[in-house]
Amino acid sequence: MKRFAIFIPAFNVETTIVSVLQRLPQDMVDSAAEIFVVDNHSTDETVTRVLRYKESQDLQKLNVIRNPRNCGYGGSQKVAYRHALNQGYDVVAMVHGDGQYAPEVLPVLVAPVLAGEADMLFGSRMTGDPLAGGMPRYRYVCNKGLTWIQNFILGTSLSEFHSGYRVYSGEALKKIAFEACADNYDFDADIIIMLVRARQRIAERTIPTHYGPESKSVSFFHCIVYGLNILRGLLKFLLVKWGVLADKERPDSHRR
Ligand SMILES: Nc1nc2c(ncn2[C@@H]2O[C@H](COP(=O)(O)OP(=O)(O)O)[C@@H](O)[C@H]2O)c(=O)[nH]1
Ligand SMILES: [Mg+2]
Repeated sequence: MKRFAIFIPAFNVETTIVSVLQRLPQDMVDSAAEIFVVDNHSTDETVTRVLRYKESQDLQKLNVIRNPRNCGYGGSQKVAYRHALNQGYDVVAMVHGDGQYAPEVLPVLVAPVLAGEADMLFGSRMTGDPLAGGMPRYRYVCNKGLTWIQNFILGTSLSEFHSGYRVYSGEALKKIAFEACADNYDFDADIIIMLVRARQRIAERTIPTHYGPESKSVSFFHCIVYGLNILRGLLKFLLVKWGVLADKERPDSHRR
């Protein structure tokens, strides 16, 4: 029997975290080996609310890992995947603590990875109706443009790369040096490049798009910076592929 865990990155999400936990389908809660929140040094009531929920539901498998300082969104993912590998989980699913991604659809995303049909799976908004779900138009355009470039350079055919709803197999995480990914939001792009280079199978399933008032949406300026960082990552990918840059991100290059 494969073991899977649900990982919730959380930073100052006291208003949404309990509802995210409540919205996890019961069969997912029952079958998960662990549900763990990585609290990124929140300054609000996030941790208290999770612990209170754990107690009220008598949910022993719900745990909180508290970062002693804010490690960035990527830094929190490193903590999570390190934990998942240490615990020997076969699959780990990331569900954001701000409620931006529907916990209800988690079974659809986890199934192909549990079944061994994919090594990593994206919940894709772009195969659905992202504009109807409130995705700002400039983000839609940036997403489309960047995805086209990413597919072209990486040789993939994904509908988007920018969703934070993701499921990883433990085996895939073991094959890449995810510790070398960025500590900030670029982590999500960096890890996909590593998975492509490690020839892992990436699949996607449609998810609903939700941009509520509680979703912290980055500004247009940040969107541009994010886009430029993605292009920089792609350039590095090409330089390594062409042998101009050394491949420092193979897992074995970190184990000396
Ligand atoms: N903004 C922010 N979010 C973090 C951090 N660490 C973990 N998170 C969580 O990561 C998820 C994604 O963050 P968010 O800012 O909403 O990014 P976006 O929705 O991908 O644009 C949320 O659930 C946050 O609570 C952090 O240092 N900063
Ligand atoms: Mg968000």
